Parts: sequence; C-alpha cells; structure tokens
Amino acid sequence: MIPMLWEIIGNTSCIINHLSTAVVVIGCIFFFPYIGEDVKPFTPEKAREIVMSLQQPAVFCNMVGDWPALHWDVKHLSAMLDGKTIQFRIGLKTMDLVPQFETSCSYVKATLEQFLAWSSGQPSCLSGPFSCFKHSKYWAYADYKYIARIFEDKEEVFQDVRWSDFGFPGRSGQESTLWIGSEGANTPCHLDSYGCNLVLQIQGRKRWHLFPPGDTSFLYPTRIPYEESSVFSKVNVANPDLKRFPEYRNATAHVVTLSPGQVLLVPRHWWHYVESIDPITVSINSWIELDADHEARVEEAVTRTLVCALKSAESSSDGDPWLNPTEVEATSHEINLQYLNQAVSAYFKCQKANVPEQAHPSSSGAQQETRASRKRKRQVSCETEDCQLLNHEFSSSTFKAEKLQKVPFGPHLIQVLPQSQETSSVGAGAVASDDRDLLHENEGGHFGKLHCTRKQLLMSNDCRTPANQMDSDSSPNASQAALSTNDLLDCLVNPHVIRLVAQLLLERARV
Ligand SMILES: *[C@@H]1O[C@H](CO)[C@@H](O)[C@H](O)[C@H]1NC(C)=O
Ligand SMILES: *[C@@H]1O[C@H](CO)[C@@H](O)[C@H](O)[C@H]1NC(C)=O
Ligand SMILES: O=C(O)CCC(=O)C(=O)O
Repeated sequence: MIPMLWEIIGNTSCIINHLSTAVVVIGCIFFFPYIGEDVKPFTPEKAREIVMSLQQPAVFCNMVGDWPALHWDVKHLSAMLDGKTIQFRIGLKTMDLVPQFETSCSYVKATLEQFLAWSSGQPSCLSGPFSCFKHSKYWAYADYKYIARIFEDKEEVFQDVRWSDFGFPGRSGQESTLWIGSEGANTPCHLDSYGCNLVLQIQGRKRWHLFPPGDTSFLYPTRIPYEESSVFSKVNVANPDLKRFPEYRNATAHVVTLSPGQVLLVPRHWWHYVESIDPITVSINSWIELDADHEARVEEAVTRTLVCALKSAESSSDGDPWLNPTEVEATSHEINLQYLNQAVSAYFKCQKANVPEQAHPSSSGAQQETRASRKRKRQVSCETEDCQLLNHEFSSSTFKAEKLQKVPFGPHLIQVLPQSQETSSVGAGAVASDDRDLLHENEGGHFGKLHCTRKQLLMSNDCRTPANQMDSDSSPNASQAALSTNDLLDCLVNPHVIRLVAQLLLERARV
C-alpha cells in the first residue's frame, strides 16, 4: 500500500534531537503535496490495532495532513465561534511545590479575540475579562471544551475531525474536546480512569510528561480534589517536593514535545502532566472506550460513594474545596448506591454480550442515563451495540503480547522513551508495564510502603509496630499532625484498594 518513496523520504528526513535537558523533541516529516494527500502510513485497521493494543505512549506522524481541523488555530477558531464567550481557567506562572489544582484557579469568561489580545500583551486588556491578570504573571487555559457543546449551532465543523482514519468510523469532533492555552498553561498530573486517548496538536507545542501505570505509588495518588474519572497526583511534576514525596524519584518520566500535525497515543492509565510551551497552543483529543472501562466504572462508583459520604460527614470542611469545579455537586448516598448497582449490572450485561452464543438483542431501555452522563470523560454505558463493538476489541486484546513484537515503530510511529534512555535504543527496555502491574504491586508491598511512610512521618516509629501498641503509648496530642479526613481518604480510595474492593463486589454480585 505504501509507496517505497514514502519510506525513503520518511527515513532520511526524520529529526530526533536530544536537548541538554534530556527532553526528547520529535520532528515529523512533512510531505510534499504531490505525493498525494490520501496516502497515509497506516491504514485505519492498522492504526486501530496499534491504538487498542500498544501499552506505551507513541506519536503518530503523517496521519492527519488532510484533516480540516489542522487549520483550527486560534484565529480560525475565533471566526468559527463568532464572538461567543468561553470559560478560561487562570493560573499563576510561578512555580509552587503543590500542584495548581482546578480548585485553586480563577475563572473568566472571554471571547477568543479578548484571549488573543491579552496573550499578545496588548494594552487594551487594562479593561475586559483578563484585566485582573497580568499576562507576565498568569496563564489562561480554555481546557476541556466539548466541541459538541461549544459548536452546538455549527454541527458541520464536527466533520473537520476524522478519527475514522485511526479505525474509529464515525468518530469526529462530536466525540472530541478542545484545549486552547497560553504559554505556561498546564494540567496537573493525573490519570484518566476510562479509555485510552488520542491527542492531535494543532497550534504551538505542548510538553507531555507521561508515567506508566506501575508508577502509581511513586506519584502519591489522591481523589481530592474529587472528580469522577481522574486520579490526581499530589506531586507537582514541574517542581517536585522530594522531601514530602521521596518515592517520586523512582518514577520514570517519559517526556515528549508534541508539535502541530502529530497525534499522541496516551495508553490506558498512563499518568500525564501537560504544559503549553508556546505563546498559544491548540489541541484536540478523543478518549477511546475500552473493555476495561466496565470494571473502572464500578471502581469509580465505589470511590464516589466513599468520598461523598466522608466529605459530607465532615463538619469542618468549609474551607476545604474538595469537589473539583467540573463536578456539579456532591451526590447523595442513595444516588451513589444506585450508580454503583447500575455499574455492576452493566459490567455483567456486557460480559454476557461478549459471549457470542449468548448475545442478546438490544434492551434499549436499560441504558444507564444517570446524572453521571453529564460528567466529563464519561464513557458510553453498556448498550448491546457497544458490547458488540467491544467484542471485537476483546478478540484483539487477546493477541496483545503477540502484537507488541510487531509494533511498526519508525518515522511514522515514534516511541516515547523514558527520559533517562537514549532514543536510539528502540525497543529496548521501553516496554511499559500494563495494569497487571498494579495488582502485582499491591501484592509486592508498594502500597504497604506508602502506608508506612505516613506513619513514619507522624511518629518516627518503626513501621512494624502494631497499631494498638502505638495507641496505648500516645496521648491525644502526641502527634503534631493528626490524620485528617483527606489522609483517611487517600488510603481508603487509593487505586489499589479500590481495585480490590470492586473485584470483591463483582464476585459477590455474580452469585
Ligand atoms: C526507589 O529507588 C531507590 C534507589 O533509588 C531504592 O533504594 C528504593 O528501594 C526504591 N523504592 C521502590 C519502592 O522501588
Ligand atoms: C492538647 O492540645 C490542646 C490545644 O492544642 C490543649 O489545649 C490541650 O491541653 C492539650 N492536651 C494535652 C493532653 O496535652
Ligand atoms: O492538554 C492538556 O493540558 C491535558 C490533556 C489531558 O489531560 C488529556 O487529554 O487527557
């Protein structure tokens, strides 16, 4: 399918640089128009196979040259939005030791014209929505904008985004989100509970710091601020506090700078910290549903139930903004239990649907249309149609290990390697751990270690000292820092714990 010329040009003109900071910058090859716009390095089937089975981040090149969305720079977007205002999140450029969560940001509504004027330092910004924020001190980020929502009166633009080229027929801007930022705009380090992710860079560059799922305990996971589908890290990856988070040293950053025209694959459960490194950045992404999301939905329901119950029971949580602004409200215990039961029955329904002989015709009324469908990153629930789609994915995931050997890395699919490694060592040691490592880690004691670290901080005590012994020895004031509700939650809804709880619940519901 691919002409030889393609390969030749590809191999000679790919630029892989090492910068002094050991950050790897990847350069894609730009093809001349006469080669033919319809020729791509991967067929949709091949691209899909890579997306569904690759367990390490990689950058696709030369896949989107003919997408109209490639022209969606801020100027073009401001014409498309036609004076409509969107919300920007405002953060400080100065680097703190704690991550700048959404709960500690300011928010303004502005047009893209106002954003453009402000980010180019125009004096007209002494008034208007950005007037309180000096451009030299702050960044602004119109992050997480559902294209379906901001262009609800302009549906024709959805077709500018063509994920069908990656083997997802019909997936367009309608299932994608848009991100528009100024220099320094960033998203704190987190993992997404659902799906894997395809990210197209359109304008400017963003630096991605990715960490494998096996690094979870080194990243000090927390569910505060609480947002369904996001597990945040307590570490500010841009300025880590190694005194508080010593294990962060053991995390393996995979850093990549994404440039316009490139598409990054973020595999399931990979942590990421993302920063805009050019004056203006625009990107689009789409989360791709996976089989494993059915179990993740049970885990998320358990987490929601516990976080909402404990935080609502706390009498003095007034000054503690624990709910991420993306969450509408703290849901009631009754609603959360309903949601848990729906997630459990959807899990079993899909399991059944994935056994070919037992595939049931659609029971259309059964779709879970809970409040949760408003939530960001919420994945489709289990309609029979989805299950059939997933069935296909099931069979492809059966061959995961086999396919890994044949991943066509090269000029059109660039491997994102660990920061310490040379880019030349293609295929060596860079294969990431998959989520089975989460379980092994649990058995292997990483979780126990985190637990001990906490005790040591408080008591300077031996980890192995039985809890009751410590209790009897210590007066109520013996420790300066008493354990808070948030400390309790960090342990209780630790991803390793929740995974086990979800498995126990599913076993119980199976009989
Ligand atoms: C973290 O790395 C240090 C050495 O850099 C090692 O001594 C320690 O055991 C590691 N911790 C874990 C949990 O792997
Ligand atoms: C504990 O601390 C509180 C205030 O910090 C103080 O009023 C109280 O006397 C202390 N109790 C003991 C047993 O030290
Ligand atoms: O681009 C960003 O700032 C963050 C993107 C992100 O978190 C995601 O696509 O999952």
